[in-house]
Amino acid sequence: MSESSSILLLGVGTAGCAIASGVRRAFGGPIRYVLADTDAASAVDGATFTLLGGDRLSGRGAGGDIVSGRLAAEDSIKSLDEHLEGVRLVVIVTALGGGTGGGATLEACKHLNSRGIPSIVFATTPFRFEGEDRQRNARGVMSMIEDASATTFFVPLDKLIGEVDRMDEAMRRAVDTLAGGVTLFWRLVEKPGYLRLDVERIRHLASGSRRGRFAIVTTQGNGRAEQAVDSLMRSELLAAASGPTKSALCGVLAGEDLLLSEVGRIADGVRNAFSPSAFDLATVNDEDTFSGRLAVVVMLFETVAKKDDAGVPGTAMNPKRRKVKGALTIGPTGRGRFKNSEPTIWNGEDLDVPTFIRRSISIDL
Ligand SMILES: Nc1nc2c(ncn2[C@@H]2O[C@H](COP(=O)(O)OP(=O)(O)OP(=O)(O)O)[C@@H](O)[C@H]2O)c(=O)[nH]1
Ligand SMILES: [Mg+2]
Repeated sequence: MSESSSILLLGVGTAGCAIASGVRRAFGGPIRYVLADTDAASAVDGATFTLLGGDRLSGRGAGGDIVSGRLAAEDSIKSLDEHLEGVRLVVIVTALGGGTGGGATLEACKHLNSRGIPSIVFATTPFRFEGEDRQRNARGVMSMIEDASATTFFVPLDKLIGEVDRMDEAMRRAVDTLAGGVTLFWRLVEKPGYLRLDVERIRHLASGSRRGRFAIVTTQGNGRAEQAVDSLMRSELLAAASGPTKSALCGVLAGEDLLLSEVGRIADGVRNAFSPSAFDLATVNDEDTFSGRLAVVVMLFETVAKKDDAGVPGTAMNPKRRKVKGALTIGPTGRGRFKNSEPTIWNGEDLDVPTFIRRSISIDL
């Protein structure tokens, strides 16, 4: 484990821990990383493991309940502190859909914020075949995680797997693909080439953003730079921006044969396609890993306004405060006489908040 690095990888939840372990394997060198889950079975040899919600859940997982995952993290998140010495940026990998990935990631981001450490989150969203409950679980926390992180990259699992039909292979390929992407990002930071990317620069690129898009492509042979640009233009993962691109980070990883003209072509292609206000380029030359091949990582940081009402206290899931039409002046601005009592949470909703407010029902007076 590399304790001197100022960037920490944190895997949250069962699939998140599997992705983080995949990054460690693929990186092939020391990496500073921590696994955190409510399920004790996610501990692996050689990795630092934090069990979340020990007494509450007895190491058995959150059973798909986000509130439970969130409370477990609240109980235990301070145990992360002993691993944060000198850390300037945390990269969280997680999978939304269960209880821990969503619930504990949110708490981890908030805790890190309180320590002045920004987090970049890579979070998968469930396969369509997993059904509505898991999709709802994911949707319920996405904007809260965006609000609490510096930037979140949501990666729909359906878009990671290509034409695979077998379920076990789809899951494996999704983990490998995401872990592979994060590993390339890690190389850009930890094994820099002629154009360096440092952690302070990433903090700068990510700050003031909220949501990002992220893709990797690999090519080889004649015209590999043009092929890479072409694949990036067609990448579904980079399409559908929800806001203007504030900044872009482009990493080019290749062997010693990387040409200046190739780097220029890729940089121009990305700049022209996404018109970021700020652009950063980094390279890695690693003959052993990339001989003859080229890998390009593109991270786009979008400008999406933070919700005004993010962080309004009073409900376990912090449902967003919405305007109620008409002259009615009461609203969920506080818990009034209930302010010292535990909220009544059911399916992630605070039942102490009047129904018409929870459901955003307009009342014309
Ligand atoms: N790629 C991949 N995704 C998985 C795998 N298992 C689960 N997932 C995805 O991860 C999401 C969250 O599942 P888990 O990681 O098991 O859930 P958790 O965060 O541990 O939450 P709890 O188990 O409820 O505590 C699922 O909805 C799937 O989309 C896996 O083996 N591979
Ligand atoms: Mg689990």
